[in-house]
Amino acid sequence: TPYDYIVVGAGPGGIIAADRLSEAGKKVLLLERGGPSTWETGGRYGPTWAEGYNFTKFDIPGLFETMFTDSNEFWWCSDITVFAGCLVGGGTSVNGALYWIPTADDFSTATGWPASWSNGNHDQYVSMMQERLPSTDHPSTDGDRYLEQVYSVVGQLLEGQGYSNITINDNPNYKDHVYGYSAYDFINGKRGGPVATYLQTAQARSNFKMEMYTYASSVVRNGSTILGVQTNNTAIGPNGYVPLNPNGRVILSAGSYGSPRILFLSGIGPSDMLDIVSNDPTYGPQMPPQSDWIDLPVGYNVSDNPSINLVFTQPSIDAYDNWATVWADPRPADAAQYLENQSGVLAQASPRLNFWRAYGGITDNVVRYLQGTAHIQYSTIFTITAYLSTGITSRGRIGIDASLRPQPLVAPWFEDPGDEPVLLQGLKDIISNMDSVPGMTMITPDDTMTMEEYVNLYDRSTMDSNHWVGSNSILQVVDENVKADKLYVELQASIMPRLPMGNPHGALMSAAEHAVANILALQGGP
Ligand code: 6FA
Repeated sequence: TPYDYIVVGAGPGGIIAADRLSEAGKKVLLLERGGPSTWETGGRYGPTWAEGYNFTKFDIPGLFETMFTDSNEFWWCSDITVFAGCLVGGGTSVNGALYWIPTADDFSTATGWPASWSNGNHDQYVSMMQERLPSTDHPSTDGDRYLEQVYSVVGQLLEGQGYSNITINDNPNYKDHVYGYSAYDFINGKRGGPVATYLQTAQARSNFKMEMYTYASSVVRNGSTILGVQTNNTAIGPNGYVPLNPNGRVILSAGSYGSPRILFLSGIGPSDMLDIVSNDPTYGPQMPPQSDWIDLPVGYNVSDNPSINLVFTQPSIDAYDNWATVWADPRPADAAQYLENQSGVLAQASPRLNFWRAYGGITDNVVRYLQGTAHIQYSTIFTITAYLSTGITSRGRIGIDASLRPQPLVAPWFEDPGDEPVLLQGLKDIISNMDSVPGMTMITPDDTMTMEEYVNLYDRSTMDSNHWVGSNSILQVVDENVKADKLYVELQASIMPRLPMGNPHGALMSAAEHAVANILALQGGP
């Protein structure tokens, strides 16, 4: 049966689109290449200690670090060379769930957004998101905070550098010399995010349908008219083809890597990428004729926060066995407490404290922000991850290889020479008064190495923060209504022209609210 809207990808962008479109009465199909995640979605992969309690790995916040240490890693997209979640919820089912209410500057014209998204025009969409999905900096259901030592130690360090302590999401526009408790979109001590909220309301509607394990390869078009979506699922249409109603639309929300590939296979993008597809024995013949190829800068203008870890010890820190035992053999009292009422250590992911500081004038006139996350990570005592965020000038490129696997063609970290000195200065500042915190010692880098040497030698490929944005940037690939060349609409991280101030999924979800409102308001739709 034909649909008004086919949404490709059940990550945060796709889920919000599908919910709002179905709320407006449209007939909506949401396609997801992966399977279920949380218990509510049908997922059943959980630790044995939680058997009988209806919690999966994806539900229990304290299992976040085990995403990276499990031998059965079915949740990652196997064909993408960076971490990306391929299951219901996309990245939001496997991420640390750090959730930041966007700043006014996150949607400013100065940073590449259209005027219709700036100067307060975006505020209502932030409110809509917060209404559906509030943030919390004390996710345990008893309201208490657990494993507080990292917060005390790093808080003391930052106070000595003139930082103020605030409730971060109550003051989204304060991002210079501030720190506070890490904020999340966990709900009732469990993973919340778009899956526990927007997807639930969508699924209650008869005009909404989700198909899992369905891989969309391309949009099928006749010149500039989109007819439907080609998938690998022959159960949902002849040869896996799903048609649109006349005037129907496709929304690509397959992620910063997944959406460019779909576009390339549909004959949309830079010619070097389309040439690769046309040489493929399977997908080449399915492409539109070359006269219908559409040249758009898909995959360019990509950014991700460069991040560098500093590892410390301090005698008061309970490193919680670096989360090594939480999957198979957690501390019995903590497991019992979690199962009882979703409270305690396991009701929160590993981050404990976040901070921001602005830097200007180090090598150029650009103001760049440093974000820090203090956490206990697997295999470390405690870590401060320092990221460069708003103001980054480096850009990379996403594309595909000859096997059509998406990957970074140009890595975006320190591509522009202006970024590295700022992150280096930020790292030096973080440890500048370490002597004032009793017992605090830095073990990586240790005292045989200067910070310059450490940054110089830091493996560039491990600077990935999994915060990819920009591969289908607004005003470059899509217009202000997130539409490209009258063809398709898009909403997800890839439309963001540059990184927001914090970990991106908060800004990405308010962007999705804004984008889907624009799509519904567009003339000529179904
Ligand atoms: N962002 C935050 O804000 N806070 C965090 O703490 C945070 N941590 C992480 C993190 O720890 C990891 C390991 C990762 C990978 C990401 C993190 N992020 C964090 C980033 C955040 O999750 C992403 O920015 C966000 O999820 C991006 O949302 P999008 O909607 O743009 O894209 P997704 O990749 O989430 O979803 C795409 C969906 O499309 C997936 O479900 C995928 O399976 C599906 N898909 C892809 N190709 C498809 C195809 N061809 N056919 C059908 N479905 C497809």
